[in-house]
Amino acid sequence: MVQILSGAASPPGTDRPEQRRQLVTAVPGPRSQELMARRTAAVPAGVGTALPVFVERAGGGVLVDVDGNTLIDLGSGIAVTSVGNAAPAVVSAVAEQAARFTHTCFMITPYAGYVEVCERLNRLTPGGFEKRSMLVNSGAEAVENAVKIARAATGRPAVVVFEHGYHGRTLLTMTLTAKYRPYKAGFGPYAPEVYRAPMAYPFRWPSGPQRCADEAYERFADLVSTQVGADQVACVVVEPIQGEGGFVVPAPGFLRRVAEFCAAHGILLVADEVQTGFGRTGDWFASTFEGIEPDLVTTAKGIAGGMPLGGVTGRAEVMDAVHVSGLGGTFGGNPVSCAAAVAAIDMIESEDLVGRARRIAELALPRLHGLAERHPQVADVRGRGAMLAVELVGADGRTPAPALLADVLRRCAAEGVIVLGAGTYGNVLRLLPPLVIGEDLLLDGLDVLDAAFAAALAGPVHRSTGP
Ligand code: PLZ
Repeated sequence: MVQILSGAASPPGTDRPEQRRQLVTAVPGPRSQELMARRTAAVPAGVGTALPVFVERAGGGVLVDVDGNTLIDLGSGIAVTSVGNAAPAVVSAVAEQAARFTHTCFMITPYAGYVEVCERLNRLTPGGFEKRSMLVNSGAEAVENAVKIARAATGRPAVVVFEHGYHGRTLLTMTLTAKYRPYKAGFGPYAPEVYRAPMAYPFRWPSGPQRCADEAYERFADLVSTQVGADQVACVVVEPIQGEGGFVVPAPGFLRRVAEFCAAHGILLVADEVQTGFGRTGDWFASTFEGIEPDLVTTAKGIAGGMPLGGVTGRAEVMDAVHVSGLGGTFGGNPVSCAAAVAAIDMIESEDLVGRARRIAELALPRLHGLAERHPQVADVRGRGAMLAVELVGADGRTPAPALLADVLRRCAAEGVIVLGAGTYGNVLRLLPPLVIGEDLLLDGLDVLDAAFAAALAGPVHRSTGP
């Protein structure tokens, strides 16, 4: 049964679950299994489930499942609940706004919350220039609109993206996404005028990480100049740290050179900060670490404490290039989501959650490096702030080890810790804890991770992974 919060006697959020891992059944428990059977009969398998544990409530850094187990959340619903799940300030803002009005459609009769969120986006995103923002419902919709705006502003058709990139599941953003399975298989034909350059992926760059930035830049510039035509390119779309592709931090200097190339050729640079945004990486936006000021920035995920919202923010002259009523959508910038966003952004500021992201790195990075020292299968440790990952390989130090990842994730879940996978080769373990997570909770989660690796690698299976 879903618990219903009732009236002023029990203000929303005050029944936050105890911030402690506690298992009372196997994971998944019997009630989750029952619900899973209903789900299988009612929902197509095309909508995946990473962990068949049904959630009843959540708060801070834990999820409580329908069997009464309390699990540590090191995934934040894929980098969404940065301010904590059901953050009391967000819950109150949502309840208050929902009681006043739930919808008008901003394109019909506007409201202040939408404008407020746009003002904040204009202020917080990188770049000292005058900006405008528009709001949408999701990350994919943000990227989709950024491309429409870039095309309208430049009058050019082409879009350049990168290997290992992820930008969404709609027809255009699926085309921008690199990975074939599961995202693209069977869903073609894809959108036209999308070109893909190599990413400066230090760990997997053929001639080694030292040469990665220069060589990847040369490949990019060559592709654009000789195959696409620089004067045909509306925009380059790039994640300043690649998310689904495996938390690939571009080799230092690569994105700055890409940005310079774009500026020199009238190409707009779109930073897809859907996953990296809102403090996640230890700055408000990850573009800052790369020393780039994108012309357009896309946001979603962590913007609104779990409510669906996305944004496109950009140079005023670029955003204003679109004709009146060329942009929009029925639900875009829903007032309840906007109220949640204002509360979440206030909280990121007042509780210095950007600093908390850096603190999470201080606590977690040494533990991940420790894993790498103990286990040669943990071959690369990377990321920034509370966006950290390890890449798992076989005995040759290179061949991806997706079976090892699956084993470790399964062992963590069985012990009540939710950790996510990622990567083009399905061999990257990523940590995306809520920025508010308690230090004890985080350390307990990391202990479980250590033990999961030790157990997985104690058996004969993964010791012999690789050719
Ligand atoms: N851009 C950089 O990370 C969403 C995808 C989950 P939506 N990443 C999680 C899945 O398997 O569908 C994402 C992203 C970046 C765009 C998106 C798309 O955001 O809100 O999922 O549409």
